[in-house]
Amino acid sequence: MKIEQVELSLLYLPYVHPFETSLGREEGRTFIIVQVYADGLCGYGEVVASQAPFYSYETTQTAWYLLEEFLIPLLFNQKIIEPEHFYRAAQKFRGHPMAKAGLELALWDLKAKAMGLPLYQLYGGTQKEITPGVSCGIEDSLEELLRQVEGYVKEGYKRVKIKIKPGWDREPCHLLRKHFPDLPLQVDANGAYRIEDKERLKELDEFCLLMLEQPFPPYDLWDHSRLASEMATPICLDESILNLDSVRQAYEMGACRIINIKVGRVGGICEARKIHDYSQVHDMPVWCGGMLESGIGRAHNLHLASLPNFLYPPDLSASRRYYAEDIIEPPVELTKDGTILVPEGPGIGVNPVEERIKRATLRQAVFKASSY
Ligand code: OSB
Ligand code: MG
Repeated sequence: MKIEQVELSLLYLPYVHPFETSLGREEGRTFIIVQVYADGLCGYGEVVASQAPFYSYETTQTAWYLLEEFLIPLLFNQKIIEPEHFYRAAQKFRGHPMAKAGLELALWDLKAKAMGLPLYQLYGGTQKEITPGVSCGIEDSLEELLRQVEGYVKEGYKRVKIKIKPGWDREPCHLLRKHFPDLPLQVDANGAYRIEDKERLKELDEFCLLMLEQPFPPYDLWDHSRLASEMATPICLDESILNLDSVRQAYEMGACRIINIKVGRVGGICEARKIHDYSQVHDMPVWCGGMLESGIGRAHNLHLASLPNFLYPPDLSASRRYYAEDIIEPPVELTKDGTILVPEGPGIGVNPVEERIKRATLRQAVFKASSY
């Protein structure tokens, strides 16, 4: 098997509802789809970097540049086809995990398709039915937030996460607890607080939250460990977790009790599995975060979330929660029990619709061995 061609497509899809976090508000998502062709098969990956560097320093443009100049040439110059081999070769380039992950995911999909197996079987996934959660943005009013959450609960979501920031934290938690006393509820600050806010954050303990996600900025393991030692609500880290080393350091420092794994943030499936395995041995549950992915990225997340130490519900909702028309068929839907089934077909196990991808494409490029 030899890679014949790699294709990059920059897509824009509007959200069904604007998504606001402490980092800002977005009306839609710009992202890159990676396609790797070999032996009549096509592996699909998604680069989750956004148009602007809010969540991480990477953007769709920096990722495109890394892929074109450094990462795709690895495949052609070193005749790489195995995802693990690509993971090791790409480590010589510092940073840019989302760019690396997008290409590694496409190689995993290709490998699984060549073997005729669903991805979760290659990974050693054991959970075939996932109970997902829904992530709710900051809304213009508490009434609007309540309306949104009521809608999601009615659709069958069994866990809700809300975004918080200074000035939008106690009140939304209080309101949701009043209306849904038993709903598994968690909050995510995307690093909006500072250690000076410690006492105010500790007040969130009264709402019996599943976890408090990333209260402080990404670099700040130390202040997370100070807060964690004084708070009953478990701290979960998202942006601070860059690789296995940061998980080990967070664990040793007591900076968190729960890990959010996003395959893009940690630079691919190989690193994500190392984090999963370390966390399992150290009794630290993990769960799969989301980046409002298209159906392609979300299918990849589903297979990863099938691994046994993914013990909390993922941020992984049905297609219609994000986009009026997803780029896969069939769309992801909740079962009547509020679950999502991990696809059983080869590879990601969902079918990308080429014509919808083309319609959403802003820019496209094809790379072959002769391009380099
Ligand atoms: O912090 O988890 C986050 C989306 C964009 C950037 C950061 C985050 C999120 C989400 C989306 O919460 C969750 C989802 O994909 O459903
Ligand atoms: Mg988060």
